[in-house]
Amino acid sequence: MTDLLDLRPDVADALRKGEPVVALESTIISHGMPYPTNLEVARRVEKIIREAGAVPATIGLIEGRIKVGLTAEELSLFAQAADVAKVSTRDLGLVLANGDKGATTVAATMITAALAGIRVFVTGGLGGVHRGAEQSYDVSADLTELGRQKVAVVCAGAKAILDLPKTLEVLETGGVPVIGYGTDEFPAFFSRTSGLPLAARVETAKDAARVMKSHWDLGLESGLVLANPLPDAAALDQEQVEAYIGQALAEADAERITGKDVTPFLLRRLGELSAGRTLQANIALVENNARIGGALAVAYAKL
Ligand code: PSU
Ligand code: MN
Repeated sequence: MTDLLDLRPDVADALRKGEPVVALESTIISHGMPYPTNLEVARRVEKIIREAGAVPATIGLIEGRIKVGLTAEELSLFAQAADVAKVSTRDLGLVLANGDKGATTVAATMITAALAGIRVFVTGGLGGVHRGAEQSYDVSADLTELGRQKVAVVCAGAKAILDLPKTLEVLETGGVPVIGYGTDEFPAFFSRTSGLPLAARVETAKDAARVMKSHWDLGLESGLVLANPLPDAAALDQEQVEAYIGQALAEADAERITGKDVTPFLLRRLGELSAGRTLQANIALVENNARIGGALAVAYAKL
């Protein structure tokens, strides 16, 4: 293992004993939700994972080190500091070398989790192929890493701001199983359905863990997606969300927002346009994913 990783003692201990650990990203904290909601959610997600019987490890970069398992103080720093870089695959080496603080995306969290030997990772939604990608070429590095890191990602699908059919196509090309948790459809983050059928479905965390095991027993080096629809009570009206997305996308275009700023911009604008309803949905689905992810890590550790 690279010596750039600092494992929090309880994380190191659990990994050594083969006990369940769940990785968590920090971009959702530093760039995905406003303070202080982000900190409350980050703490609650860790608590849910502990209650499920696993050790949570939120990942972030500080002073040239990759912290696997942020401390309470570090979590609070990541929730508030304005100078935390958004770190995807291409940024990891750069931010480590210059010693800045860095919040890891799905892509960078997968890389780090795989290095540490953590096989389950809980987040909100995947990055993916952006709408209009045929012009902009904007395809998240999350999809690249899903194709080459041995980590199962529990999420509520990919955000509706994306082009979901194209996102599924790229995942298929990458050899990434997308498994519906109690659903036959790819969930669309703010809604439980997208109309896009999935090739695989499981009803229990144990069955999902068995798919992980057989996938990797074959020697395959790709990740898996466990797509868990958000709770019904938190789901938003699809037409309404579509209207907000249309407006947010038009604004992003008019303000020439590009590259890594696109996703944080759209998430923030959706929250504002919906008077906080998309944020509430986001919170509910991350917590829901934490419950399933905790159970998945526990089930996988028993196989
Ligand atoms: N989904 C959310 N909130 C987020 C993100 C996704 O609900 O904050 C973040 C994740 O960290 C994801 C990143 O990896 O956005 C994707 O960014 P990009 O499209 O620039 O690759
Ligand atoms: Mn992008």
